[in-house]
Amino acid sequence: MDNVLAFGAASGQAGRVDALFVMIAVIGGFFFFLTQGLLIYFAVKYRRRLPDRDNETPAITGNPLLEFLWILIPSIVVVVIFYYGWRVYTDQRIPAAGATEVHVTARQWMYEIRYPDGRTAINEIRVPAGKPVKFLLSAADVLHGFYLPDFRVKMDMIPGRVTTLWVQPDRPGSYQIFCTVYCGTGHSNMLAKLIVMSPHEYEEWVEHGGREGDEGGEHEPLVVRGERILSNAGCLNCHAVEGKEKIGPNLRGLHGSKVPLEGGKSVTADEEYLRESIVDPGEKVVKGYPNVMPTYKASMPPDDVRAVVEYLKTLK
Ligand code: HEC
Ligand SMILES: [Cu+2]
Repeated sequence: MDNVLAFGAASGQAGRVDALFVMIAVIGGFFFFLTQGLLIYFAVKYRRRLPDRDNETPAITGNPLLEFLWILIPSIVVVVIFYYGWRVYTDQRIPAAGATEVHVTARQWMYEIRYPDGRTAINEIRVPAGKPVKFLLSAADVLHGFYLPDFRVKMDMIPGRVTTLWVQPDRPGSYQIFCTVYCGTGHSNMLAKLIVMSPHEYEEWVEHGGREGDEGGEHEPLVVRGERILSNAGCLNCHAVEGKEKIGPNLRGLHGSKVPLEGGKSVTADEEYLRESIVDPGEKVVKGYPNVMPTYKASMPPDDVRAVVEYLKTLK
């Protein structure tokens, strides 16, 4: 299925959903071609011909065997579809015993992750491979969605209510999470990742307080966190930190420098200027550059902005 669908099946469960889908599509396709084919065939074979004398319609009054079969066969087919669909559905809804629990709260426009042992993260869920995971979903403001296309599961995130979803990730990898409910202007930025680690790597990560390497977590140094946010927030699509300049100014060496602005003034790039450049980029536009940078006011909480600014200060 990997090449047919944009997201390959990442679990046995997802494979069963695909199989069910293919089964229904094949049955539907079979009957579509059967009925439409017969329609065309009969229309041609029994079309009105001149002279019309030999062409009288026979008076058919009924055929009990045929009627019996066309009730029986479709009934069996839909019962099979129902049974198979019900099996897959219940399997998808009832979490396997011993599932690891992860709490996820959506707000405009991000996912806040809370693990049972108190670790927290933003937009990044880490779990070990080969173990079932149960997500307890809620929302802080408006309706949001939690969609894991690789696992073929999706659930609404509703303010004031906890909904659940579970998956059994088979292999390590990074899987996309989408918000599927239009939740405001930052909706399309509401992206997160489910990172499935090998059990061994996961153990190590937890032992290091969930902040090993480039990972999130509560005690991550600001600079490390800032670098991570910078690379996750799309800044590097427009800004280089080394090498060739992109759409926006190169960010290395910016802190403390004198920046010429559109309109003739100039400004010293202190922390406040850096902060303002992120949350209100149109306020002071750098001379010679287009005013195209999006505002991060809504999508980046002040803490994250602070971390990014701290990181920018290290780019000497
Ligand atoms: C769509 C492209 C784009 C994206 C995405 C973008 N920027 Fe910008 N940025 C620009 C452009 C163009 C400018 C120069 C014009 C201006 O000042 O608005 C700029 C200016 C800046 C400046 C001021 C630079 C200077 O030389 O004074 C900073 C700091 C900055 N961006 C940081 C960021 C950060 C941090 C992110 C990610 C959170 C980001 N930008 C995302 C295009 C972008
Ligand atoms: Cu949302």
